[in-house]
Amino acid sequence: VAMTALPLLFLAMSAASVLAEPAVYLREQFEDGDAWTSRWVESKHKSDYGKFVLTAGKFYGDAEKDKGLQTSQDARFYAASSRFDDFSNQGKPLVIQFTVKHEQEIDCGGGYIKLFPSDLNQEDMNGDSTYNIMFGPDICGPGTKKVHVIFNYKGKNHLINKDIRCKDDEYSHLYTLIVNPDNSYEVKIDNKKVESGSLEDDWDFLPPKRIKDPEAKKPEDWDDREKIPDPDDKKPEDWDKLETIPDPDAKKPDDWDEDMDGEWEPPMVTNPEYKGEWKPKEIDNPAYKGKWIHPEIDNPEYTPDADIYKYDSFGVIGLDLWQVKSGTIFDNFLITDDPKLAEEVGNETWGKTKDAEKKMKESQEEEERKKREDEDKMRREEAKGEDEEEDEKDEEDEEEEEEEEGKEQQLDEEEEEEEDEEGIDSQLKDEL
Ligand SMILES: *[C@@H]1O[C@H](CO)[C@@H](O)[C@H](O)[C@H]1NC(C)=O
Ligand SMILES: [Ca+2]
Repeated sequence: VAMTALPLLFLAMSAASVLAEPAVYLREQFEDGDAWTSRWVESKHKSDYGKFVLTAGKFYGDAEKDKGLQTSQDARFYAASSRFDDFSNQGKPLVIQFTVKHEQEIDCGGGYIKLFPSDLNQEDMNGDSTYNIMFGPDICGPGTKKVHVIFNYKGKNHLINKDIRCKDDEYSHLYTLIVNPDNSYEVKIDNKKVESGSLEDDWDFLPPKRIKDPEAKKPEDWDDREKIPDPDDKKPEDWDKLETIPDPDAKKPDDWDEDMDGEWEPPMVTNPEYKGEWKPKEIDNPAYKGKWIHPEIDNPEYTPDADIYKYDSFGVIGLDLWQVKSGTIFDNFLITDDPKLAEEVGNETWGKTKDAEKKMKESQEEEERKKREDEDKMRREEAKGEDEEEDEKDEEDEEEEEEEEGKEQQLDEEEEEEEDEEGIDSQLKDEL
């Protein structure tokens, strides 16, 4: 059994479950002050990685429990990792769970974790380090808001074929990935299933089972025209009419001078009797053989793999990501073989503090709103006092105008920022 950061809690959990003992490979909740620094290793691959700091952030449900690792510097790469006892998920479910809180109103940045085999050199962890699984939210501008589920299969990283949307608000959210030994998987957000299915169907690990028979060809004489023009249909004698005719209602103007203006011609108008190009009517093709369907064969390249889910070694969890606007807090890391335990732990951590967190943020917003109102009022009263003689209405109009201009400027700046972000390539692209 793995050593954990919170042996007591772990024991309590184990005692509570009557059936098989769940294995907890990692449980990290950052509830012991600075001690986390002895469990997390910062990579030295680059010299300018951003610093993680321990904090519950600007608003929280519990000042102590909600402490987690926060990215603290804008526009930085982050690379820190924590080791646990080496294990394989062979024959057992694998559950990875953690909370992410983008309290900074994130514009562009990763919120995912990577699970590495135990041979990872933590001091050198970087974007090219081989990992087994990458999981969690990734946001960049309005275009990218997804939950990544990437598996390394036989040396190659494979992204999920489905689109799983991540949360983009400022609150804490619980992300859970379950990988089962029957090669099924489930993704949960806030303890609710958002996606599930089979590894083989939802990733391109294996070539397709069946392919179109390369030998098969549509026979030359295969008639796949469902309808044909009726060979017995004939164009009516009186069908052909001119498309335009001289306007019968037009009259030569009285002042028309043949010598000066030339011979008068009425303007052309559409002929109401014109019927267009004649086409024979369509009838059912008596020789129709149906649509030709390309026959399929078993793909000789396909070999089933009952162990897609399996990894021989997990040993390190890492945060290896890029953030434009920092402030994301990671907390409540859990790696176990028991989905039920993960759900319970999720309930006891994220589930217990989420409502209070929301309330605190809302009351902060309310306070700020009041403060702004009071300041506005004070400013208006001061202005009144100074300019008793002047026309008050003009003054107010001016102030409003200034305020509008200020807002517009702010908007412009925000737009510029967004444009900047689009230029920044996600670190991911290099890795894939
Ligand atoms: C977690 O909480 C939800 C919502 O209160 C509840 O429905 C669920 O049964 C809980 N799960 C566990 C394992 O306690
Ligand atoms: Ca915590």
